[in-house]
Amino acid sequence: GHRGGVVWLTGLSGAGKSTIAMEVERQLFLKGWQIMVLDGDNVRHGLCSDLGFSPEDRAENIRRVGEVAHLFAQAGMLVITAFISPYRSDRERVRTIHPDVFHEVHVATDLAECERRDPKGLYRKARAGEIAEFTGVTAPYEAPLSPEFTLDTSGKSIDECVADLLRYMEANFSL
Ligand code: GGZ
Repeated sequence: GHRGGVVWLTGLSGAGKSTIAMEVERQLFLKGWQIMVLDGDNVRHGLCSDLGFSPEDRAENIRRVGEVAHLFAQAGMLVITAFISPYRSDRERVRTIHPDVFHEVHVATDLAECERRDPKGLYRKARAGEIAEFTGVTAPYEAPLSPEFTLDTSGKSIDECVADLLRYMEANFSL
């Protein structure tokens, strides 16, 4: 079995957070773990549909996700969150809710690589001035100073990154 907890992925748009989270979720689910992913796709359309991308709205987005993740973790689930969560103070505030079970994971793909991938064409739009306050272009990203784990995806396949995070989670949450 496994214990409950929160694996908090942070990194730029296009860093690979959701892709890695979903595949890790699939593999741990197959092992019988109670696991779920929270990301923009399932949170920003519902729970946080009233929020945009100003610093205040991002802070509120991260606060809500942190509280929801905490509730699920208390119920014994393992929650992987995949949000840019660009502000150190927002992430640290989540950590204080559940310091014992909070694992900050930096998906450390650098800006040049994310912009080269640009899977949704958002960096191009941001450079063209069509998206305001875009992280890495016209809004800041504050990298973690002492994350529990760092995943550098550059020069690695998705499978390798997934294997790295799986190893980390099995080492830290198995019972
Ligand atoms: C950053 C934005 C923005 C702006 C829309 N800045 O690659 P994506 O598309 O799928 O992931 C990004 C997602 C970021 O939402 P989060 O909830 O993770 O952000 S935060 O943690 O900062 O609250 C991107 C899209 O939304 N997106 N506008 N201005 N990303």
